[in-house]
Amino acid sequence: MSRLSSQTLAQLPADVIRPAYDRAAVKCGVVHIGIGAFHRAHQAVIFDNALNAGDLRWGIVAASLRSPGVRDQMQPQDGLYTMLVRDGAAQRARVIGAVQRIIVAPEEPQALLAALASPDTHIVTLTITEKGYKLDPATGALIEADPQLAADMVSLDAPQTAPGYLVAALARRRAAGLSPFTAISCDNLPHNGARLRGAVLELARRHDAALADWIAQHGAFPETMVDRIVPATTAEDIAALATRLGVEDQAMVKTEPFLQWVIEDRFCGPRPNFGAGVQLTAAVAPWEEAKLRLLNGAHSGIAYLGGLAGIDHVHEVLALPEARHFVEALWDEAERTLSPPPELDVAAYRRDLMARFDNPTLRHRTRQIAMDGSQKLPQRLLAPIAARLKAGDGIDALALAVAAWIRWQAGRDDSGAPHHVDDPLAETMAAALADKQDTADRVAAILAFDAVVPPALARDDRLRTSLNPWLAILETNGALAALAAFRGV
Ligand code: CS2
Repeated sequence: MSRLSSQTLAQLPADVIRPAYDRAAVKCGVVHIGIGAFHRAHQAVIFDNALNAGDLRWGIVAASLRSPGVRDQMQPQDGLYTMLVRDGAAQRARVIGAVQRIIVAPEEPQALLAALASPDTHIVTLTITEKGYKLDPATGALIEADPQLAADMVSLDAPQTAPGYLVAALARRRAAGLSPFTAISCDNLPHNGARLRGAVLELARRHDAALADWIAQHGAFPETMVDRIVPATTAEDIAALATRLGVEDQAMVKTEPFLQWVIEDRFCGPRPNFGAGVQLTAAVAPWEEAKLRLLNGAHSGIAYLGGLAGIDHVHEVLALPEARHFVEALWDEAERTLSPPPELDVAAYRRDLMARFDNPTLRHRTRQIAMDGSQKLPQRLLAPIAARLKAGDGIDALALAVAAWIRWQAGRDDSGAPHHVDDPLAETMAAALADKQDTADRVAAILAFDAVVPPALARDDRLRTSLNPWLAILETNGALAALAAFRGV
């Protein structure tokens, strides 16, 4: 079967939406770092909308900082891919044409630097996952011991990290008399703009204090809240789409109808006239906090409890009444810690969120969400726990979710089946747990990770006394029993 490409675009079924603009006339105003499925189903769609609206400045040069996988999928397709929007039985296919070029940074570091330093480039977006910022998840301080970051501290000739690329490219722009680009973090980090700015300025300062001052004065790092559920594509998804399209698309992404991008209105250069799904605002933090603590907090709880119970997908976990009860209770706890923006109707948001999680055709894997827990828990579960303890409120549901994460570190589910703990701290956490004989010691060992758990919180006895009994139930009777016990509380 032939592949999706510029040549085969014309032979797709008539109901497939395709680029309405001349791709050859597009300029690349955007460089994206971290071209995974999330970028292709979120920011790339927004820039494709701008191109469709006739503003041809917003094509994308996309880079991968690690493997050539996505480049090898997309390049034979001229950068084209299908976004399949699934809502129950309904499906809508749209071919996105915004990505013009894909660079694998370790193979072509100079090409990425040239794209970032190009006068056409106005915006740099990043989806490099929480760990890509090289910052301590709890404190936001640069992890100086990280070998790639350490290399970028010495030389930026061929950078290894995202902050390294930004600093090296900003230095070139300054030398060429260009203005900086607007750098937009699209990862689920708290205060993602401030964190990215902090990493860039700190690294720049190590090389050239005047450069750091220039970036601080002229650059822009807007805060953002990004939201769209994008499960990893499977071989079955690709096969089913090939049957529908009549051509094969190895770079397809599948997603839900919902899309939201709240961006702080702080740009240092041109930006498109953002359309549907994008809100520009002065204050992103209340949006971001609500999303991280409600959507992502529940996601992590569902992922660890469901994963331990051997349940593969989010909607299957929520088919259990006990799991729904737990999620609602977790939301009750988290909601009290929020200062939601006036436009956000939290009750409606929660209802919509449950419906999004219930979407049966998305098939979002619990394993996918369980990845990188050490990087995710601080903002999703530990921050609302700290806020509730400060207010003297209980933390039963939040503590069950954290206990399930601790249990997940053991690398076995409730049936004894092994799983890979995919997390930068997996090995050190496993080592810390290895010789601990009882539950309370295991809780203490994990709370001692101060890159994850702020020390003041780790010292709070109310946290230990909430975690210990849940971990004991999880270890002895499993996640389903814990959920049943929770419902009985
Ligand atoms: C998920 C997120 O994998 C995860 O950790 O919680 O990717 C989630 O699907 C998105 O943030 C939704 O916007």
